[in-house]
Amino acid sequence: MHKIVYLSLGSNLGDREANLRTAIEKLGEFGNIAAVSSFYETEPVEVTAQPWFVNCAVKLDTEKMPRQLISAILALEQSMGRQRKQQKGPRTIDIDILLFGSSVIDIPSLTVPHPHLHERRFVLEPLAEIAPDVRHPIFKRSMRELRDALPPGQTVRKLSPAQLSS
Ligand code: PH2
Ligand code: MG
Ligand code: MG
Repeated sequence: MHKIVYLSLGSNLGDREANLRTAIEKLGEFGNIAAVSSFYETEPVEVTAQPWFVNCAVKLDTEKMPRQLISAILALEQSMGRQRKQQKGPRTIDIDILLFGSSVIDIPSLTVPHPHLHERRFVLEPLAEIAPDVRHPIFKRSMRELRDALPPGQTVRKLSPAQLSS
């Protein structure tokens, strides 16, 4: 049974855009990449004393079950040299599962919908670009509505194609 999964990707170490591109290519091994948002340069939130991120959202059509997908994603992050030194600190690549179909999942390794999805502009701006009418399975609000309801703050700038290297 295939499922539509939405992912958030972020990088703030090294060549951030190249890191996102590499991760998207590797995610193609887990299913079909059905959509990729623009890339956005985003102000760090929560841990604010770190470099700005580049974030994007990806729509993945996959046969994998949630547990299989999260372990494949953790292995992918490791293969890209991710080191876990500081929680929410700088990283070459972070891949978070935002939505898994309309499932609500709460197991030790995975909470879906992502518990911070609705409060982060760096997630909702890219996600609303590729999934404006998809509804949050708990709050019943669309991604566009959630984005529009965010309080001001958290700078997010869409990178124009000219700003994307290669
Ligand atoms: N990820 C975090 C914490 N803060 N800020 C931005 N702008 N982008 C991120 O991807 C990000 C963050 C923890 O995963
Ligand atoms: Mg994260
Ligand atoms: Mg993560």
